[in-house]
Amino acid sequence: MKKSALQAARAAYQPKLPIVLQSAVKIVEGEPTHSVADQDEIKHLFPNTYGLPQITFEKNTAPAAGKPVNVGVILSGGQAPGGHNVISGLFDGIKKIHRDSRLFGFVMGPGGLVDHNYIELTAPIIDEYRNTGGFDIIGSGRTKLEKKEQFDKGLEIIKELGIKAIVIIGGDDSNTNAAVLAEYYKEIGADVQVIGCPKTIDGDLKNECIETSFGFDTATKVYSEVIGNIQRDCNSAKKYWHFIKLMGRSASHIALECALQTQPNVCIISEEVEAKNLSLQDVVNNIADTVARRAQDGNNFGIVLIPEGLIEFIPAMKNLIAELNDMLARNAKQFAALDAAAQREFVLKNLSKENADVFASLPEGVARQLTLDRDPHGNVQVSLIETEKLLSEMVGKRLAKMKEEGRFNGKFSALHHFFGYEGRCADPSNFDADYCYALGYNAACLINAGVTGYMSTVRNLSKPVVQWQPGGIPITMMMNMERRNDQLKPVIQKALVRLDGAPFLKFASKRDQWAVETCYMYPGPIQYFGPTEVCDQPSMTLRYEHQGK
Ligand code: FBP
Repeated sequence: MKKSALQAARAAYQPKLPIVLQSAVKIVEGEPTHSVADQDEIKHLFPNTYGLPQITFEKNTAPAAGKPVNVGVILSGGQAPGGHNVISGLFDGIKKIHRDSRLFGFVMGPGGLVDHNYIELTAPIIDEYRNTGGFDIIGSGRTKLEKKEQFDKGLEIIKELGIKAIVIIGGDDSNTNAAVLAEYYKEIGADVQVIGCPKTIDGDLKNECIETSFGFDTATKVYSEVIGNIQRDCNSAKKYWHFIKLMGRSASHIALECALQTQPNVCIISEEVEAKNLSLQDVVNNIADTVARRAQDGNNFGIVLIPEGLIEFIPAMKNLIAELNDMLARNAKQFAALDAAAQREFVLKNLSKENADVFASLPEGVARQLTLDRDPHGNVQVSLIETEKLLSEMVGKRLAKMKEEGRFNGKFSALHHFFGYEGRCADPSNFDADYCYALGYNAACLINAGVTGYMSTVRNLSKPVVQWQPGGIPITMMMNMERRNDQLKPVIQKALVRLDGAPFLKFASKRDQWAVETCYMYPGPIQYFGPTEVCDQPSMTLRYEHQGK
């Protein structure tokens, strides 16, 4: 395949490895672990993989003599920059164990395992994809692995290919599946290890052991570049308000990181909206007040960042969505058979009075979007809801009223953007290229250590790569019980933006100034070659969270 000049130069990049992984490793086991909540239930559901110790790797003096190992790899869920480097790190890691080791990629996500759809990933294939964005090496999918029949079907091909371990590269839902699969194979004595890798641009798969999920760094840098460009345009023409929705299904980490990088006039943080029990109208009023305040200085332009998941955090909307989820899961067949108008009637009739009133008060298009198909994990597909238009429309109405009352004397003209997909397959930043390669290489070390139900972890990420600390944590440690599709299920707890965390506090201390003054920052495009302070900086979220550590 013909390569662009950057692709060719990037292909030659050798990701940096932590010093510990540069030679053979020895395992250091920590204390037994507990799940973050609902310990009794999780222990009961995972009798074979609960309570395992955390693992850290240290440099070993004697080189390990390994046997060839066959490994299967799956990319699961939404794309995130760096997935190809996890696979190339894994490939190099198992080849280091023994040169006859083999890597099989299951095609188009977890469904590939069930359908026996795979390719062998050989050195020439791997070399084509080193340091590239995307998941196209084997494709990704959102099939939920949860049924015994799926596990048994998967086991057939695992045995046929002599696979010792499966590596699932995914977000919280996919790693929940990895834990369930690990438990099942352990329970039936299948002798197959399952290892997870923390992926998602959303940044909500993190805890004290996982400092960040991969892809967040690159995706937020791409969005921040474009937001910066729009800010410059906005500050040049001085005539538009740009409403920019940013991906991140639940948590607002992406919006917060982009705000720290670009210093917009307004950035909404869903977690704060929920904590302050704000209504949709409160959010709108706050934006309108900023528009009016800037208009007093003659500034009829500005930037509003909106996290994709906002709607689910507005308490009244959250209740509505929760009831809708359960009601639609219970009546899926009947609902699907109706036309759009009848579906609206059906929803209004079957919801509690309180939620039916909220549903009826929404613009019809938005209300309809809330009833559209859930993803296989039962999530509302928030990326389909046009919150940016909903908000700007409501802000426009509010400003018209304020004008009548003599409280707004400016102009308001809005433009809309949604940044999500354009950041998910960018070539990984140096940070993500190195981090992902280390995660994959480290997964090979976990396989060699014989463990199952673990997630590959690399810590100390705000330090230079050589000082990064590889290891693994039991996936059950991150779990709690949550309601999904009308049932209580064990799932990995999502990490939301902490309102007492350093990144949010930094933002909160600056936002009043950013609202009124024009303090835009222009981060520019990701740089792959050049001075380290330009090319190798991790996200501001990571830096603030780990400052001084
Ligand atoms: P993952 O959680 O699987 O990493 O996906 C995250 C995400 O990119 C969200 O930000 C977004 O809401 C969703 O995927 C979009 O899903 P899809 O790719 O199916 O359109």
